[in-house]
Amino acid sequence: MKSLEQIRADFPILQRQVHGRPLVYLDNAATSQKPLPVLQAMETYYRQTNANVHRGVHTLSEEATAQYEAARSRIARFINAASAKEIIFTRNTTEAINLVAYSWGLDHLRPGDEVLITQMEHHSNIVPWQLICQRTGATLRYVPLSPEGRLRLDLLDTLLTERTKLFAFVAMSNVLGTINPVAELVAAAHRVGALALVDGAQSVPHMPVDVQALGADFLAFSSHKMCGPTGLGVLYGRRELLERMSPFQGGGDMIREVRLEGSRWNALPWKFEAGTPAIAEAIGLGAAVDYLAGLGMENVREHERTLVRYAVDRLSQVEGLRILGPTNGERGGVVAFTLEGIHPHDVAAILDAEGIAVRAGHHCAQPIHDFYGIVASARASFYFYNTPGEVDCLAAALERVQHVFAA
Ligand code: C6P
Repeated sequence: MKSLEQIRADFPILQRQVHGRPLVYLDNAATSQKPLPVLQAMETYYRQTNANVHRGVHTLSEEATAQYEAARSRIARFINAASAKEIIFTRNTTEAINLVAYSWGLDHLRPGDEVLITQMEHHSNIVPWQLICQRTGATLRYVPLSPEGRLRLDLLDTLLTERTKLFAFVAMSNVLGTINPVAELVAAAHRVGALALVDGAQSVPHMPVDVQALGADFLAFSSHKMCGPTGLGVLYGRRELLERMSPFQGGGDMIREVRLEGSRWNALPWKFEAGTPAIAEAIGLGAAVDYLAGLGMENVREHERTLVRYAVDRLSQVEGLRILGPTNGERGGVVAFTLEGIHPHDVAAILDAEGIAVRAGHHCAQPIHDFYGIVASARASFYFYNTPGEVDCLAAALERVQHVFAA
């Protein structure tokens, strides 16, 4: 594996200064930074190939189509999908989940059916199910949280019943850092005949993910959190399920034939990709997964495991600081916290003045904050290019924040 220094040199933005201080970028759960191979792949595409895909017979269009579809195949390999036909390009994780909610949910849910989600979901895995349950008359249920920020798996057997048609859950919480036992949860869903949708927005960028080993029916994730560009997400779906599902949106490219009397749909995966897709972005994500595979996802996970353990230790020593989520055992590279008597937005603003980027707010997971009786938290989130020195910078800055407010 490259040294940390070599890795950091691949990310031009990490060399910049903010307010006269070296940037300490700790907002990776919101979006990651992009390495040179991704920037170069997109620039080369626009300089040399730019054309629409699946439409032209001219050389540029054929090249663009080949590059776009090659990216799909690389992404399929990255998560060990059985076929590239199981990789649907969407705008982001949010749209991938909405695709399942509307295409599968509207056709399959009726009054008496249940959809099970959890109390630690991001809004994008709550609101689509609220909307679809309202439309279909199905009931939405939640697996509650334990005080340490894990799922109450002891209640799973009573919550998952033959009425449950879908269990949709996050693989790693963007607030608590909790890593859920995905394969176990998928198997529990399957035992009652339910499908399992995994929100992989925070897992696919940070750890090895093998959809066949997990047994997941659907997996949603976003390009921009894994070194790729914004504007692109992925829905993995098992082929036989996708084959049977209705299209999500109608328009160009998703059809085989359009007559005034009606239309027939294109084959997978294009049945779910209406209109001109995000071509440069798909090519960018192809370069991103090559970059991540080059580092090795086991190495990415190991680096973050060490870093977050250090961060939890170091931040626990800051007076009045309370970490949300598990503080021992396995945990992802996300540390959300409160500082007694200081609003998280003030914490983030003072840190920004020192060049340290963290996020403050409810992080699109209000139910978690409700559970802890708070309205917001500050959050540092790490990636493979962060260093122990940056954790020290954060801890020292937080100690100064404490002092300023105590004075
Ligand atoms: N969380 C964060 O700062 P989109 O916005 O569609 O790319 O991803 C949505 C999403 C879904 N699930 C989880 C677990 C997520 O963390 C996110 C995005 C960002 O935590 C932005 S709100």
